[in-house]
Amino acid sequence: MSEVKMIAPAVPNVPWQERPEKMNGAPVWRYKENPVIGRNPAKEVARIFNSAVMPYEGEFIGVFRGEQTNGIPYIYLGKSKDAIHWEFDEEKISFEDEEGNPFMPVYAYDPRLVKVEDTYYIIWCQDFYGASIGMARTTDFKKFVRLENPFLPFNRNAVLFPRKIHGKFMMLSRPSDSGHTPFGDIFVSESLDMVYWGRHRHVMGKSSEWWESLKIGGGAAPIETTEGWLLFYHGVSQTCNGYVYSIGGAILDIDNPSIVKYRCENFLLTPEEWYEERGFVANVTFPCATLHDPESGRIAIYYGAADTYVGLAFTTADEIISYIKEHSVTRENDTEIGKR
Ligand code: BMA
Repeated sequence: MSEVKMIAPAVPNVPWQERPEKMNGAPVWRYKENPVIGRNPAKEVARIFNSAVMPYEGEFIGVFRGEQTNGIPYIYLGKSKDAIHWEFDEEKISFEDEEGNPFMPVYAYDPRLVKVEDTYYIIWCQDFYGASIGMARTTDFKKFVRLENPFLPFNRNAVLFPRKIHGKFMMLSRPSDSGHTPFGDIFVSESLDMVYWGRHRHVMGKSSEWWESLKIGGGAAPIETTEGWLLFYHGVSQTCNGYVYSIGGAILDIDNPSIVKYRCENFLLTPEEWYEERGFVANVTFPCATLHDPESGRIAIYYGAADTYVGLAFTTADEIISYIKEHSVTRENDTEIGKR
């Protein structure tokens, strides 16, 4: 039984391995059999990475970034009994518009999957005359209806909160440019209807710590806890050999998530294993989802590794929240309301 309570549906079958005896740094440990998804995982799909999963009807379902053999990314549906062994649909998800006409994006990558009330939302990055955010809803994972694009280009890494706050949908995003964006802060926007988004607020920016000194971006959907919204995000540093993507952690105010209550100065996970350091793009750990069980306090983090694989890492609500609080460093532009 954990001390910090996560406020979320029970997931007693969350994948799990016990913490190794010897550990340095943050209390986040990798699944020993990583990566959970290897190369050429489905027909005409060369790599699956940066993908999001969730519990569904006692088992698990997910939306996966499938890099096709022709190099164009789309979203594929996958199902699993244990959240480790996945079976993927052969065809990419077929989106339609509100009238039921086919409405496919030009490309789609880095999907997040979030349930708000009775609807599942998929949020991804796509072309809207430049990289921007695409969204769709489903209630049965058979029919996927695209919604209006929430933001103007350029924007990436949109992450919806799993419940409304003061009656409004809330979404993190990371305004960017048309390339590999050498800057970027996390903002939050709100909407009454998932069509019109506004009241944008700054949440947090890069820090002086090496691992997030270039830019940051939202990761997994925030987890509601008795301490605030637990956010796993990515932080990027620039080296003479390219970008390095690590996983960071912060806790946002429960009523007003533009306020950062705690922010861990240390990375929680950084590329160290072969499948994180070696692949299509070296040195990337990119969180897109968690599975978590409030009863046991267990959290399983799903992350893309080296733009090639999917990795799984574990922590508990108690351990990670204590660690973030113990190593918290916040600056004025974290703790302020974020309005100028
Ligand atoms: C970012 C995104 C991610 C990718 C990362 C590293 O800009 O495109 O999908 O994992 O770069 O290549």
